[in-house]
Amino acid sequence: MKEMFFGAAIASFQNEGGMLEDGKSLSSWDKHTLDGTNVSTGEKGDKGVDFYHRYKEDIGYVKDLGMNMLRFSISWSRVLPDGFTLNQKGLDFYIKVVDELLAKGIEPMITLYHWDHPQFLEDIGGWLNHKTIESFKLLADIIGKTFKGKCKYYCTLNEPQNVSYEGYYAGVNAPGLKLSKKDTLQVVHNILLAHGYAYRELKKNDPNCKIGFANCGWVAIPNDPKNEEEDAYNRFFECEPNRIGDGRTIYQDPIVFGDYPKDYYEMYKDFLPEIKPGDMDIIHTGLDYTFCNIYSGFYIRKNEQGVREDYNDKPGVLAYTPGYRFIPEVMYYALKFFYRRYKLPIIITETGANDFKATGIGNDDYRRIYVDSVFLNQIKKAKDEGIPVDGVLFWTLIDNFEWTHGYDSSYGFLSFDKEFNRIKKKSYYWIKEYLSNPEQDIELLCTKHNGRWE
Ligand code: BGP
Repeated sequence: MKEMFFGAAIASFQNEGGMLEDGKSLSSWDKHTLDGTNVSTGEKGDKGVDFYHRYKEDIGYVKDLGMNMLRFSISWSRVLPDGFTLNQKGLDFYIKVVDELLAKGIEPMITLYHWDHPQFLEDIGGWLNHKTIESFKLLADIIGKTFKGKCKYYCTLNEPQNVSYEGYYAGVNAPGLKLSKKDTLQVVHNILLAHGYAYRELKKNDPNCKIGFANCGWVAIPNDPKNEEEDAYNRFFECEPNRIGDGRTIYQDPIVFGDYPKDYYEMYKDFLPEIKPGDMDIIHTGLDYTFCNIYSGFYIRKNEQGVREDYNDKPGVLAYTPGYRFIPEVMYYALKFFYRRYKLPIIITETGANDFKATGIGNDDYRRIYVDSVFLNQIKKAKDEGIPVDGVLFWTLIDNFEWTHGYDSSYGFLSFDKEFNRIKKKSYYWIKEYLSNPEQDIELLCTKHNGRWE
């Protein structure tokens, strides 16, 4: 586990606050959560967790934890409030963040788009309008120029599935639309074009930078590893018949291989988007890394008729929070499957566990258990088999505004009080001690503390 990036990931909308400060305009997510109606807790998302004012303190925690990478995202509406005019004050904020990280010896990873685009662009059609693609290209150029020589790792898109499917088809995430299947696949296609242009802009400014996009999805794992791994692999990379815009291959295949997968054309044949000549050349950039966000999953088994099926109710599998199953093997199989298909080095750009504050602030033993299981048993197993895993970034440093769940979710090593003062949880001390020597024997570390970190 030596010489890896061990870090945390955060996101502009969820962390920053400063919604209209220093020239920032409203983003699609600001608008979506402004009156609380789209949030299960009824809360508003305008304050994040005040990272805009507390970035130095938060970066101090990253350092104190012994982490060597922070992945954060750019608020597009802070840098280009109307989509096309640079707001220098907005850009300055990210210059300060990067300088602070570098001064502390922490590698920045910049995500260009973690779901929040300027509402100004959404008002003219969002990802259905080519102006949004042009604006993203400009954003990539500005960020590439500004951070050339300072930042080496870029993530163009975070989980585009949660924009296309959840945002434009299911209407849950911003912008809360329920488009037709055809239009949703056009959104997918246009987001891929945006990636293609952004990749070129970043490489133009710094040919040596490393670029990926954060792929995601529930992980299919074999119920019987001896006989069902192939089935799980196929399921892992299958297009989704009903969740239009979801799925892994519809994003990563065009980027890496230059075309949508075969089952895309079969499954979606009645509502394919407009694919112009030359589009695939723009999208087909190749990638330097597979970036992946790994959380939970389900089993694959053959039923009595020998037919493959998803299997969610395996006895003994703990559902650690509503909807999330605690299956450490999801990490190993995701890494294995991604590497087998795309043959790229991997950085896990997010993994983590949410307790919905169920165990009380600070008392988050299960997060430690999650962390040590995914860390040691699974990432190590994958690495021992020769899968090049170069880093793991935890979601997340500090509890934050968890999209449509508001402040109800709790993914952080730190929490906060009503004034946004930070509070360390047990898992903070645990991860800090572990990172002081990632080679140490995890069992001994646990025994030493008898499972307790105060
Ligand atoms: C990922 C997002 C993160 C964060 C995390 C928590 O999908 O990239 O921004 O929200 O998931 O997941 P969830 O809110 O689905 O529990």
